[in-house]
Amino acid sequence: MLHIDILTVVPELLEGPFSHSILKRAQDKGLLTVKTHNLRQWAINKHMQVDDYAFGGGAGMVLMCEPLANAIESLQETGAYDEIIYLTPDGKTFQQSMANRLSMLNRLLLICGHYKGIDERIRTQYVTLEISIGDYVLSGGEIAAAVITDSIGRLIPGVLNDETSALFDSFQDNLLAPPVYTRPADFRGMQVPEILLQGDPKKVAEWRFEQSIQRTRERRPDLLEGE
Ligand code: 6GU
Repeated sequence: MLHIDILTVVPELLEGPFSHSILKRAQDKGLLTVKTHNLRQWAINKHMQVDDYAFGGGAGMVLMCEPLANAIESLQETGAYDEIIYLTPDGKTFQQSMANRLSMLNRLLLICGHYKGIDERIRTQYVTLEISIGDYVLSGGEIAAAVITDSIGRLIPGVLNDETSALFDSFQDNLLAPPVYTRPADFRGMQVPEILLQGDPKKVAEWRFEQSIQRTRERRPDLLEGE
């Protein structure tokens, strides 16, 4: 059972992603709970202020200490977190190995930055892990939080069934997934590889493994070097 709290100034961005398909089923089964919290609940004044200009000047607003600290502390009262995660392009790059580890924890808090980010003192005082989802810049952490929640949620035991098993995912053993086919066996003269039609599970497994290695060698040789 994993519970994920997400702290954001734009909760609307996170309404859709968890309400369908596998993540919805995980929640319906009670294996995962995801709750978004609007940082403005902890705004410091009647103007609902949560951000302010950066000391030293420059464009862009910074999320202030006080609303963030109050939000984090009030959420902590509902239960201690295993990790308090700040989503930021200067964090550690998210990978399958990190998803695997996080999926075994019980309570996570994801903090979404916006504008220029959050006051550095919140990062040093509260945040236990900083994650980036790749080397490009998003306008806020919400979509990154959705990516991370999706990849973690599907790994919780019981969420996937045999057909969707994570054991055969790309990256699970540092290999890309092999090609897949469904009916018809002949589509406009393009044939499904014969071995998949013969129904010998051992041969199919060998073929898939070979295809995985070949595909990884061609597309992501860095994965084979143990990177
Ligand atoms: Cl986690 N946040 C933002 N704003 N941009 C990103 C990112 C996160 N990961 C990659 N780019």
